Amino acid sequence: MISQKMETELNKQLNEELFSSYLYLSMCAYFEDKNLEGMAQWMRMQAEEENLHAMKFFDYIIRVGGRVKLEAIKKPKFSWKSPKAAFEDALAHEKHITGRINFLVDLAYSEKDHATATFLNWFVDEQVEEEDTVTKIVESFKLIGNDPSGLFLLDRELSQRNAAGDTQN
Ligand code: OFO
Repeated sequence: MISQKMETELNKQLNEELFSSYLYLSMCAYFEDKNLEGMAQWMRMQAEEENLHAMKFFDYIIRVGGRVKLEAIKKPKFSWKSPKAAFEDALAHEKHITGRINFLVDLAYSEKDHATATFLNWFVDEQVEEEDTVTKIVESFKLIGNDPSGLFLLDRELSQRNAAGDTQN
């Protein structure tokens, strides 16, 4: 059984993960509009992966005897000033999520809730990978600068991502 406070915070995180999915789906739509199909594909897969993250929290809350309480999902941004800006936003968002996961781990330890701390370990590792993947994409944008052929090649590279759960670019 988890504490009331932990239940509330895990429900908040469930909402954060659903928002992550919504945000990346919005980025997918932005890239589709720009005819950058590889980036759109990458974001579509990212959105699916975030849904899986949300369901991990959903299932865990139930498994430990808590109550899932769904809240409204915040409206995501709709447009970005450039493809690079969208990925920079994605990186900033992942850093925010890392902060949330770290907060949850701290809370679990302060409550001596070892089961939840163990459950959260997967997310600690996942955040290292997520930040690393998106950082590399942002770095690629910096190398490309204003070169359209570089953008074309990066779009093609990102189109290779084809399975939810695969965070490689
Ligand atoms: Fe992007 O890792 Fe979940 O939110």
